[in-house]
Amino acid sequence: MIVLHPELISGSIKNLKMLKQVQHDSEKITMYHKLEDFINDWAYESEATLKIFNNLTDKSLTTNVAENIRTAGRLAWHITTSIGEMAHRTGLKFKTVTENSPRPTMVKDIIDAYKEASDNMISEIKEYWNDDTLLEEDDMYGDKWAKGKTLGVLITHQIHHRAQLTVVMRLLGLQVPGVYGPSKEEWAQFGMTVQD
Ligand code: NI
Repeated sequence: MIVLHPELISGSIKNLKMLKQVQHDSEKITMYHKLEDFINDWAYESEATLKIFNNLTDKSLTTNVAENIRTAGRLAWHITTSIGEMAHRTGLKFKTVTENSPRPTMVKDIIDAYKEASDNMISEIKEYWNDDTLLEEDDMYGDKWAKGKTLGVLITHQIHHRAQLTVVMRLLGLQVPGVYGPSKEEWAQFGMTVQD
């Protein structure tokens, strides 16, 4: 879904009609009205992301599975850098890597950068934002988004690319942990028939 790709909106889309469609579609993204709801969702989602990153190997980061499919390293790094890329547009200033930071060759470095981005973002939000802040609007990719909506996009964007990453990991023969339910290996560990 193109709507989950702010980087496309800002970078590649030159066609005005397409841009309008993307902006229209982005109206459908969940908006947070309670800061605590986002903080709780982010805690679950960031833990799930780290569980998946932990199953990557250094070699898997640069292995191409197909010509038109991003590598695991590129996907994991995009998930990591997007936190600051999006959140900084709302005025947050926490320390994190950017899209221009060199892509790490070791999983450990991606995990450290992800943790830093995630922890620093949550600390700053807890310190400076409240439920009312979520209604304030910022210029986002040529549109105006309430901060509560930007937080919703942060979550859906991460889920979107994380799902892509798990497919690449499967193609590379890596194990994938379950996020919203057991993965194939986990069904087997529970002694249950693997689901179709
Ligand atoms: Ni993206």
